[in-house]
Amino acid sequence: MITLYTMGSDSPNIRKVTIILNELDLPFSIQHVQKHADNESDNEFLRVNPNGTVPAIYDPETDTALFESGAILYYLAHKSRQLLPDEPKPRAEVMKWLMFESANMGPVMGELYYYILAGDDLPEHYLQRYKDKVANFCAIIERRLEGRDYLGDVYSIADIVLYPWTIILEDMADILLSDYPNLEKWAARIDQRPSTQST
Ligand SMILES: N[C@@H](CCC(=O)N[C@@H](CS)C(=O)NCC(=O)O)C(=O)O
Repeated sequence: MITLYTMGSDSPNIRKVTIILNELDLPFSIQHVQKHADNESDNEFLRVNPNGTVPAIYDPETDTALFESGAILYYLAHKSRQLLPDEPKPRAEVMKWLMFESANMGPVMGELYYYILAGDDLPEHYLQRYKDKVANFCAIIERRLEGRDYLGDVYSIADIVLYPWTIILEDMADILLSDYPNLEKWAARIDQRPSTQST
C-alpha cells in the first residue's frame, strides 16, 4: 500500500495527491512527519524527500520514493494509465499545464499561503505582487478554458494539480472566482467528482 507523507494539515499540495489516489481508487496510509524533529521517522522521511517537503509518497510495489506533487501525479497517472493521454499531442498539452502549475501557480500561492498563515509582517506591496501574479495566472487559465471543460481534452492530472488552489483564492489572494466565469464553472465541475468530495 502507498504511504502518503503529510505534516498534518490538509494543504492544497496534499489535496492534489489525495484527490488522485481517490480518483484511481488506490488504498493509501498517511504518515505524519515533522520537518525539524530529530527522530527516527524524520530521518526516514529525509531519505524519501531530502528537501523535507510534503507531499511525498512511497510505493512499495515499485520501490519508488517520490516528492514534488507534480512528479507524484505524473507517476501515479503513468503507472495506472489513467488521467494522462497516451498520444503525444494531448499528452504534451496535459504536461504543459501540469508544469505551469509546478513553476507558477504552485510556488506563488505557496508563498502567499505561508506569509498569510504565518502572519508575518510582510510589506503590503510584496503581498500585492504575489496576488497580482495569481490574478494573471487565473486570467491565463480563464482563456484556456474558453469553450472547453478541462485543461486538456478530458479530465486529467492537469486539472487535479490546479484545482485545490481555487478553494483558497479568495482567502489568500482576494480573488473572486465569479470574476473568472470559465474557471468558476471548471472548479464547480471538479467539485462534483466523488474523488474530490471524499477528500
Ligand atoms: N513544490 C512542492 C511544494 C511542497 C510544499 O511546499 N509543501 C509544504 C506543505 S504544503 C511544506 O512541506 N512546507 C514545509 C517546508 O517547506 O518546510 C510540491 O508541489 O510538492
